Amino acid sequence: MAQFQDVSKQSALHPKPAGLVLQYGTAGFRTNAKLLDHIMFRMGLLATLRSKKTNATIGVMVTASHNPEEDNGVKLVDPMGEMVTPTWEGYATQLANAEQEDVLAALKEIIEKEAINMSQEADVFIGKDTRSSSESLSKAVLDGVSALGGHNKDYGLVTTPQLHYMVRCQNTQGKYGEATVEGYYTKFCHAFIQLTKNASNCTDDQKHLSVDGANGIGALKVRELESHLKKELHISLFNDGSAGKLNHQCGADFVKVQQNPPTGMTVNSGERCCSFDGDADRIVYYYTDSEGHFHLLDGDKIATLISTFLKELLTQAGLDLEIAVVQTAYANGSSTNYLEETMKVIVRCTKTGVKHLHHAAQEFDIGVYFEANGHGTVLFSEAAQEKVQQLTEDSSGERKRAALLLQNTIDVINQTVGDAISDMLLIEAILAIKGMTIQQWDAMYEDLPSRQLKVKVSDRRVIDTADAERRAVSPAGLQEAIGALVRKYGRARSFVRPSGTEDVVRVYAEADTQESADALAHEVSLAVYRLAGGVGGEPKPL
Ligand code: G16
Repeated sequence: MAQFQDVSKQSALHPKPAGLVLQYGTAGFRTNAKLLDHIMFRMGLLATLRSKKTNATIGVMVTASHNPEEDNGVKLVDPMGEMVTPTWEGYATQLANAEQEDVLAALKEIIEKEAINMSQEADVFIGKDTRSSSESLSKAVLDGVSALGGHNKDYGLVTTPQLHYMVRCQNTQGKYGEATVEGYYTKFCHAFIQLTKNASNCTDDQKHLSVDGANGIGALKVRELESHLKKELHISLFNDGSAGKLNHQCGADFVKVQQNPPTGMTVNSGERCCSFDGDADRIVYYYTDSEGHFHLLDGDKIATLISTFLKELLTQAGLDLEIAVVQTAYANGSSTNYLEETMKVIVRCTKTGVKHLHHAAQEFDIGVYFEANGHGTVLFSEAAQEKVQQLTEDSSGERKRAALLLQNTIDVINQTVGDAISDMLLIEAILAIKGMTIQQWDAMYEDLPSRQLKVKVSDRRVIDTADAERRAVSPAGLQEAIGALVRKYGRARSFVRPSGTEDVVRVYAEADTQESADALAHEVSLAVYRLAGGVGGEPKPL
């Protein structure tokens, strides 16, 4: 077939370094940008096959999100804007790792297994972040798409959630919104402005928010967003990419892990601040108090604020919808306790990776899912959305007000994936409507002190976990060692897992004091180092 001749010819221009093996990880492929050209080409091929298979538009986002500037990566987006399915993640890994001479065979195997009709048209949407390598890598994706005769639309510089949104808009024939960047701002900002009409007596001070753009794509997009906000939100933007380095000592991941404000940002005492990550799919909030102490409001606090707000609206609207919060093992023990004991909502725990949380959240009328690192959104079932819509027409008085608020809340949320911009608009609207300060929000419950560390090992795959990553099942003896260490401290918990985005093992610990959390994290890191093949020297105490 002529198509396959093109693939062979083009593939030779995007050669795979012999022997290189990469896995489709937590959020796609991710490693040093220099190793990714062949991966991008092949993901262009795979996205085209996926489009033919589903008869729908598929998205390819070139980004390494929170990773350092020299890395890059790729995420595939399925028709409704969600992450690609596990089976296709498997195909992605197979195709990525086929040696140069085996690419066609690997491709044909997928076509056969999935019974793909190759005469079917294919459409692929492409986006990229601001990394210097993203330009040429996204061209490699385009080469892959055209080698199999697919059509493409290149959105250029967009946030990851913006690309997810475009894909869903396209595949719902505009029902979800218009598949343009302008359509994105129009939809979410309109809903935000409708929501803030319910906030009385909001002063200019309360409408002010400092945003750390992580020197990435989110900063560019916040600039574009501002004109659509009709002065309902005044943003001071820092780390806008004009001087600093992407994600370097700034951004949501840095702030969350270091439990410190980002550099490059003026953090005035008591003021509300937030940080995006490198592709603007995560957000965390924070402030410093009058004594200079730093207070982080992470994904757990965000989920709590949102679910409280939604629960109140459901009660006011008289709607009986089941609401659940989905978390991962990283969720602070206090948050889980508060959600279950005080708020009485259902809480589920899944493995790390929004794909897992998203899936679990789909089982409820309303599924609020957030990773502690600030990656999350809210899903409303079709039936729930219809009930809310119906109520806006059939009710009056307080019930109608609550139904309209719910309707606009649904519209301000990007239901395809976690989205820093859409989450920010939702949080700002909730705080304004409730007349709540960031300090009051923070006081909903008190986090247990925690610490996250990274350990380098020669092969992180030696660590295998179970029970939503809360237990290590290999290497032998590791879980017993962790258990013994945890028992030394009060209210303690700890787990380890191999990262799916960086070549490290992650260690999480929490306990009743910061000193205990730090000591426990260090001791568990040592256990990982000793039992799982650590490299580069034993971890030092904090
Ligand atoms: C990605 C995933 C997140 C995950 C994070 C860290 O985020 O989308 O779900 O929490 O990686 O994953 P890991 O601990 O496996 O490295 P992002 O924002 O980097 O795309």
